[in-house]
Amino acid sequence: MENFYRQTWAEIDLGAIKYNIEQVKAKLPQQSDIIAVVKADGYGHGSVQVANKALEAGAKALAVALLEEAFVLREAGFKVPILVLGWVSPEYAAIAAENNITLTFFQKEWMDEVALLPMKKKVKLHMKWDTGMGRIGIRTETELKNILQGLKNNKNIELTGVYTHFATADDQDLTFYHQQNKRFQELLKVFQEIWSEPVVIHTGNSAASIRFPKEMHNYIRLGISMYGLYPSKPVKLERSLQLKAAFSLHSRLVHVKRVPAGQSISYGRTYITKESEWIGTIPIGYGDGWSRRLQGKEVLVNGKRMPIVGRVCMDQVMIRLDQEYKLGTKVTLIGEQKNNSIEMDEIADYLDTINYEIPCMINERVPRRYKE
Ligand code: PMH
Repeated sequence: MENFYRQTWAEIDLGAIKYNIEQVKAKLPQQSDIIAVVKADGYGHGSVQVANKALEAGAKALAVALLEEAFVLREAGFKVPILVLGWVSPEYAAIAAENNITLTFFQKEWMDEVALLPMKKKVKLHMKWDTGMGRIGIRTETELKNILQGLKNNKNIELTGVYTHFATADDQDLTFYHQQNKRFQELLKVFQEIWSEPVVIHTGNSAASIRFPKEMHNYIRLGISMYGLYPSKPVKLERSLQLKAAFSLHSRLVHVKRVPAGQSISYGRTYITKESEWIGTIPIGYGDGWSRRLQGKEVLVNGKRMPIVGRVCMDQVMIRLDQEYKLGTKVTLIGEQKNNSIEMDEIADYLDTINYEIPCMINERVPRRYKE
C-alpha cells in the first residue's frame, strides 16, 4: 500500500466491483456483454483500477465521457474497445482513430467535417439516437436517413455501433421508459432496412439492465451498480439483486479535548456546547469535497454515530464524541464500522442529491486506497 501523509482516505473495495459485475452478469442473457462506464475517474473510484477489475470480472469494453479520459485508459495499457459517450470536436477524429478510440456521433455536419480530414485510419463511431433523453443524438427518421446516406461516401468513418440512453429507467413509473424503448425499435427498423453492415447495439444503463435484462442488446453500459450503488430508491427497494458498495471514506482523530459548557466551536459560532463535552477534530473539509452543508451529519467512531458540530471548514471538521478517544482513532464518514454503517444514500439524502454525486464530489485531494 502506498504511504500517505494525511489521515484521510477513501477505500475502494475492488472485490466489490467484481462481485457487482458478476451479480449483474448472472441476470443478463448470454448474448449481452458489459461496457464498464468509468467516466469521471470511475465515478470517483479511480478509472484505471476499476477498469482493470471490471475487465477481469468479465466486462468486454470501457466507456468514458471525454477523449481525455479515453487517453488515460489507453496510456494505462488497456487494449479493449473504448467508447467516448460525449461529443468530441471533429478535428480530433484522426487522433481518436490512431488510438483506436470509438467516438459518439449524431450530426451530419460533424461527419462531413471528418470526411475532409487527412486520415490514415478510419475512425470507429457509434451513432447516438435521442429517443427521449433530450441530450444528444438524432431524433428523426429523416436525420437518420440523411446520416446513413452521407456515411456511404465517407472514407474516414466506420460505423460500428448504434445506441440510446434512457431518462427514466430508474423511476417508479416506467411508462416513458417503454416509450423510449419503442422509439428505439422504430429507429432500429428503419436503420436495418438501409444498413446491412454489422453494428453493435446497446441501450441499457444500470437501471434498465437490472430491471429488464431480457430487453438488453449486445451490450449494456453499466455504471452506478458496478460501484455497488442502486440507481434509485425504487430499484433499491425492488431488491432484485444484491450489491456491495465499493467506496468508503475514513479519517482519524487528530485532536481530542474536553470543552466546558457554553463554548463555541468553529467559524461563525454556530455550535455552542450545552454541557461539558468531548470534541474531536478530523482532517477533512470542503476542500476535499466534504460539503459545508454536511454540518450536523453523523460519522462513525467506535461503531457509534457522532454528529459533526459547527461549520465544516476547508480542511477540518469537529465532531461531538460520547467519551474520550485516543488520537488516531478511526472515523468513518461513509461505510461500515463494527455493526453500524453510513450508506452513500444517506449522505446523498442529506445533501438532497443522488448517490452518483457523492464519490464524484470527494476530490483528488483524498487519496484512494485499493483493497481486493
Ligand atoms: N450511458 C450513458 C450515455 C451515460 O451517460 C451513463 C451515466 C451510463 C451509461 C451509465 O449509467 P448508470 O450509472 O446509471 O449505470 N451517465 C450519468 C450522467 O450523465 N449523469 O449521471 C449519470
